[in-house]
Amino acid sequence: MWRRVEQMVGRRFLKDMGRLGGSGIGGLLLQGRNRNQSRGCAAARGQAAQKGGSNVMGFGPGVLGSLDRIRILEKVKATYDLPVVTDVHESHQCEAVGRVADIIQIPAFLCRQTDLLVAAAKTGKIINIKKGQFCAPSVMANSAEKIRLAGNQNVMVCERGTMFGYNDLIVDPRNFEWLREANCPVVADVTHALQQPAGKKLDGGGVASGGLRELIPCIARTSVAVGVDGIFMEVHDDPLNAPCDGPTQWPLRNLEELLEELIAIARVTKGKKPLKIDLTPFKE
Ligand SMILES: [Mn+2]
Repeated sequence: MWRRVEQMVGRRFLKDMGRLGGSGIGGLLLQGRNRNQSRGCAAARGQAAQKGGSNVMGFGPGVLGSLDRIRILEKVKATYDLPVVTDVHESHQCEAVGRVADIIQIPAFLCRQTDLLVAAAKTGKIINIKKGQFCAPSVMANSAEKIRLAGNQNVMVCERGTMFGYNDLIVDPRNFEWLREANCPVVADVTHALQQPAGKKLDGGGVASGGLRELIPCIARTSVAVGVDGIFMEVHDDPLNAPCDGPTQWPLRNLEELLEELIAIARVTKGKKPLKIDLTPFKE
């Protein structure tokens, strides 16, 4: 499996990712599958990320309902010396997850839930708070402050689209600037931001998230150009057979190509520096 990942992603690119610290992108890539169904794949991804250096993170299971899944994360981390990120849904999960995860993620729907934020903060780990689809960016200043007030300065906030109607999300690039008011790193979740929640009717009844995979480069390019500190992506070796978020999984096959472009954008953009507007009358 590792050989396949290496062939697809390319060793040279992975080395470049490791050097990203000095570029505008800030060098943080959170990537991986939504769920950790395959131990083999998680391990391979871990190995790929390790080759890239410390700036590349493996993303573990999206849903940590069981200790078994924590053990998978533990194994990836131990085997490949790889930082891992995963989420929590309930306060009582934080302590156990915090013993393994390097970044604990707060799901968007729960971004204002004080007891969860405080429990996560108390682990001392880096907390990545996804901005609720129903929230103004200013809400995240409060959420980040809840982490800091609980004694943890290691917080970052994440844009993943805003709901302005049914079955669709809009990414407003102004939010990447406004989110800086939370006084912490800003991450762009470029794949979940392309979801069409409950937008896909299932054959046997029920609905699942649809998505606009073809627009992932559009949102990724935009967010890097305006100077985000990190990129979050769900990447899959077989997107059409992914049991979760398939329509917005970015193919592993195309990862290198996209990230090389993002690195190039990050190197030229001045997205983090406000352009000083000169309003004095123009004279020749
Ligand atoms: Mn997902």
